[in-house]
Amino acid sequence: AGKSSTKPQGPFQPGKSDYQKVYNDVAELLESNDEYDNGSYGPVLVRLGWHASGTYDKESKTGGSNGATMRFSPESDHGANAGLKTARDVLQSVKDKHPWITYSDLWTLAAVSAIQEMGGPKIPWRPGRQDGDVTACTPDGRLPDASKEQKHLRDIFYRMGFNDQEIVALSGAHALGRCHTDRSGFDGPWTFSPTVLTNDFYKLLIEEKWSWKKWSGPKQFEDVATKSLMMLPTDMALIKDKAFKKHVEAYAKDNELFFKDFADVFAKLLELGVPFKTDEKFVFKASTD
Ligand code: HIF
Repeated sequence: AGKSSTKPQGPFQPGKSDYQKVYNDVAELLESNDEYDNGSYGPVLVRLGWHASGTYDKESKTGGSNGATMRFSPESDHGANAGLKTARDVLQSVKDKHPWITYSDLWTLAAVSAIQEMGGPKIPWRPGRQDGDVTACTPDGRLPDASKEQKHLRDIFYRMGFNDQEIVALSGAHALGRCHTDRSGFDGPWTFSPTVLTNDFYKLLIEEKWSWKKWSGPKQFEDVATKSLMMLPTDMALIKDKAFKKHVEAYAKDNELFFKDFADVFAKLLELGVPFKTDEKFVFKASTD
């Protein structure tokens, strides 16, 4: 009797509550280091989830978040990924605590946790990504080049399978975080509240006057009024291009519309190219719910 009756156990099958625990542990470490940037790892975790996913090519069906190949050189050394080691390292403590989760599920779930904890909408998420090896690394050049404009944006995001409205809806994520001279070479935040997701990116783009920043760094815009905010050439392209601009105007007027469309498009981004076995998506509780 007793111990000898223990049934043989299969591999651990995580369920929604296990993923919620991972979500909560990510939420807890977001503001664990006052010294880091604006006091939150949230923005850099959103960037990690996006750069892991945004390598997708719908024609060859390569790239995307499945695989977590940014763990390996050469992908970790691609210029576009500069600074993301910080994000990967921060998440290692969560991986150590929940070793059953794949890196590829962890990185995308961390982006969901960061967005929700920074006041953003609920991003439905499902597990199922498998980690790959170095042979699945994508070639350099799949992520956008911020010094370019609308043609480049369409080339890059159409390749992933997005349309104009989706490109603009995604772009509101630049309300979060900042550029770092030692990462991209650009400098500064897009909004006055870089750790809260709102439609401020669109409002500022339309309402402020912007001019070229006079400096020796890469070409970027600064707001004329305070010279403390920035826009990339790719951001400014969203109001130079009529087809993009009408969506910028719609999101600037209506935060609810932005949140709804952003949730849809960010969820789609995190799922590009992933061979899921389940249709069931989880909506995680935020710490403020
Ligand atoms: Fe970014 N992005 N992004 N980006 N991005 C930077 C930082 C962040 C582009 C360029 C840059 C998206 C699209 C594009 C975030 C999230 C998203 C930086 C600065 C550059 C240069 C990096 C650094 O120096 O630290 C370009 C050209 C894009 C195509 C439009 C997405 C829509 C907006 C897909 C997206 O979600 C976040 C968050 C950051 C802030 C990171 C930080 O460390 O604070």
